[in-house]
Amino acid sequence: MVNKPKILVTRKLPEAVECRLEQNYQPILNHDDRLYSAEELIGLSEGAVAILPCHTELLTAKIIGDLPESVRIIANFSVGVDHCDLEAAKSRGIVVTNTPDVLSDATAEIAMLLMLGAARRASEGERLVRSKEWKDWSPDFMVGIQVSGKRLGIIGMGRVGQVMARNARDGFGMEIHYHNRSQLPTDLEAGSIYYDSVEELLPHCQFLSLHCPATPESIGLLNAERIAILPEDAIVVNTARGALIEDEALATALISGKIAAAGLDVYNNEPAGIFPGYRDLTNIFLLPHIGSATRETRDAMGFRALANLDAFFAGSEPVDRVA
Ligand code: 8YV
Repeated sequence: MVNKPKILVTRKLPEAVECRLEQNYQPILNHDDRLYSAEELIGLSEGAVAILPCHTELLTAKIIGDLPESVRIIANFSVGVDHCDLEAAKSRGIVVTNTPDVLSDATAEIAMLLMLGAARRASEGERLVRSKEWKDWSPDFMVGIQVSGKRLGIIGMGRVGQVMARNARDGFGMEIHYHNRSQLPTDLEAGSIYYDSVEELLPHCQFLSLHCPATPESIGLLNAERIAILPEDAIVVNTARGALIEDEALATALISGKIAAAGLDVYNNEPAGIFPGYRDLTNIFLLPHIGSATRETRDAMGFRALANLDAFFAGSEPVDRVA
């Protein structure tokens, strides 16, 4: 069929998603899953009505400004849209969508894994067994910090934050304290305690998990001043965006012991430029941005992006429109 809209798909997507794309559209697929340069991306978009990118494609104001006139929608395969200049898209009249909801469970699973792993020294222990350095057992061997029954602070009580709160409360009897742009209705709060500011929340956080988007206001949110008001021995977890943390400040606090341990899945300048000091620390549990990396979730993200495209091409408002 000739008149199927042309769509640039920047990364290799799950097979089922690519099949569906091929039925309804004329996708330009990236079979080798190679990262495109800005020039390639602009060139490949020639004649495309839509781009389906991931968070790995930096869509700056300049790049958006240079996209061919044919491009009318950017349907992201991600919930975070910090890689994409929304103002630039708006001023070009390009619609932007994301994929919320479908990755909340998977990402909250990784936040829980990081919290448990950091508290119970999982990566340290694993390295010990693998390296055949594990020789003995003693009552003080690999003693960590118990999670059950502790206070968990959450910054950003959106979809992922709420799943994390529920799992921590129901699974580990944790008491939930949170800060969010606005207080949740009582039924969604489910007993969590709200604080108007990050500063008011932090002194209560034996554990702290970040779940807010990276915006100009939240960049560098966890800095030295704020780390200083966390309780001694706090544990910090980040599955949101690396930009929320000032790396130098976190590493210093991990070295001094002010922060007992951290669990990170996202980083400033990931993957190549991650803060080198992290690799030398034993009290940090590091994962390679796998929050949404389950088969079920990656399929669901693809189908959600497709649903947004389908709505757009049917002339209706895509449900996940962010610009
Ligand atoms: C995805 C994420 O893996 O959706 C997001 O914002 O950070 C992820 O968990 C990634 O965006 C895929 O594009």
